[in-house]
Amino acid sequence: DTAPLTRALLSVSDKTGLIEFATDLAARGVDLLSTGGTAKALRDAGLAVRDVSEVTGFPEMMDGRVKTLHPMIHGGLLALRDNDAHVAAMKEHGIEAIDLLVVNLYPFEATVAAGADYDTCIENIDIGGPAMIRAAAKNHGAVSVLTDPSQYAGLLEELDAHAVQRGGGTSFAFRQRMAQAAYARTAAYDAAVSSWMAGAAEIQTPPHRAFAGALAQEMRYGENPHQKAAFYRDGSSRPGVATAQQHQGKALSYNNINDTDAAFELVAEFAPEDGPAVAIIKHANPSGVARGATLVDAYRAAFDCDRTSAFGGIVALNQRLDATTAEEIVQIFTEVVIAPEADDEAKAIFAAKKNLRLLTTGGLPDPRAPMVAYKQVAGGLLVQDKDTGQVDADLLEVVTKRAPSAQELADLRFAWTVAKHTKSNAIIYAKGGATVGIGAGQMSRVDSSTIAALKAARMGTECGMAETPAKGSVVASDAFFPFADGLLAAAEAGATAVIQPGGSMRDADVIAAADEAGLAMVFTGMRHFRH
Ligand code: 93A
Repeated sequence: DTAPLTRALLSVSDKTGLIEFATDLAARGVDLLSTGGTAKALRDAGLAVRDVSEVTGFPEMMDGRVKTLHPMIHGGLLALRDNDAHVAAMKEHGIEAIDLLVVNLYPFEATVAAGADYDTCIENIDIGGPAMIRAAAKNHGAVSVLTDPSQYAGLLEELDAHAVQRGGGTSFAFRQRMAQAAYARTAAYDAAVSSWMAGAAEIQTPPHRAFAGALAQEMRYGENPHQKAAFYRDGSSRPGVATAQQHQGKALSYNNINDTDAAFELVAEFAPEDGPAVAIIKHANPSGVARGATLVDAYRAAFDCDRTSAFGGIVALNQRLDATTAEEIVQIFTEVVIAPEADDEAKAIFAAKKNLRLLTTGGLPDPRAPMVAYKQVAGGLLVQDKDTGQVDADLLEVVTKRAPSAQELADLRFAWTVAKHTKSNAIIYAKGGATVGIGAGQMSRVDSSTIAALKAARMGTECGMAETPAKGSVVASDAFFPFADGLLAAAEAGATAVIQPGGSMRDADVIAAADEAGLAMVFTGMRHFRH
């Protein structure tokens, strides 16, 4: 899959590193083509270069708006080298193959940032550059495309590594990597143009419509009634709230979508073949999560964890919704139910509840599948991998004298998974495959522990139990216990086993306290902050 490199087209606004790079290419015998300003810079440095206008037979015209937009250029970028008809067309029209495209675009973003006037910004919208970049990237089977000076060194290394012929060659993997970066660049460029136009007074596009994605739904309002909002799809086919089919009820609100996503991503951690699981979500945090022998058992156990909070919640199921479970769900007001599928009888039961929305997704998302997560901050965007971290049983390290029993271990792993989907600081009590107390989103881990224990005690009251279900439970903490106090509070509340990342400076103290209290404790070596 090594492609030769004999001809390059260079057309760059940012001329950083250009001369050194082009000199190196020329020394390897690569023919250079170039546009006006770039060609001049190369010639001034003593390099031999042909003008694009000579190749197209047209002068650069209309203030440079039309210089490379020509079949002699685009044919050279797009022709399939191993397609007889393409090769014949090249021959017939005298089109020369271009193996390397080096383009960086008119500095639109910098022009806007500098506060330039409208017409100047418009003139800095590059058309020919993105057209060539997209053409070369499409044809990455043969063509390398560089869109940033930082990529020059990598191309030269690639040529060194594949010095098979004049100019050397490039591997498919390299060209594909460059093509991916190229499309990211043109997408970001168009997004910048769109955002700028949205802010232009003449248009007055509402800010919530300024995002350059596929608009799925405009909402009546956002997180609060005074905020406008819209929902965009990113084209992913991941089963979830964005791709689900809605069977009944009014349109989802902003908060519904956010909470439904949290609910479904959580319940998808439990593979259907391992049995039914149900998550109930309020304000993006679980009010209860449970597994069960049947789906309705799981629902009841999840509901029982916090009956008060479950009211008006979002229910996510990891299995096909059946009539028995549907019948149980409609006993209280629920906003949204999301499941891979639903039986017709279940749908009929829901049909009587106008305000209940039923979504089916056709399947569960793979919790290990990589995804990118974005978070906006003023003036920027934080981007990270979605938290797909999983701690398999064999990676758990028992740090106490007592090892957890099989039942404790199962509950520890269950509680750990729930903690991953609970806002930090997260403390989860679980027993028999169900949460019994959840402390979420507190600024202090001890407060989360206290709240989790309090909620467990309240669950005992709500469900008419003789004692708190925290007795004989296990506890998970999304990040390490910095001191023994949080752990001792859990033991006090009745927990017999603990799962936490470990890694505190005072781990030795915490382990000693656990041993003292007769607790079994395992370290995951991985934390699950969620903010
Ligand atoms: O005005 S354009 O959109 N029309 C074109 O046909 C075209 N071809 C290349 N801008 C075009 N370019 C851009 O010119 C390149 O993307 C590059 O940023 C710039 C290089 O121009 P010069 O070589 O004259 O400095």
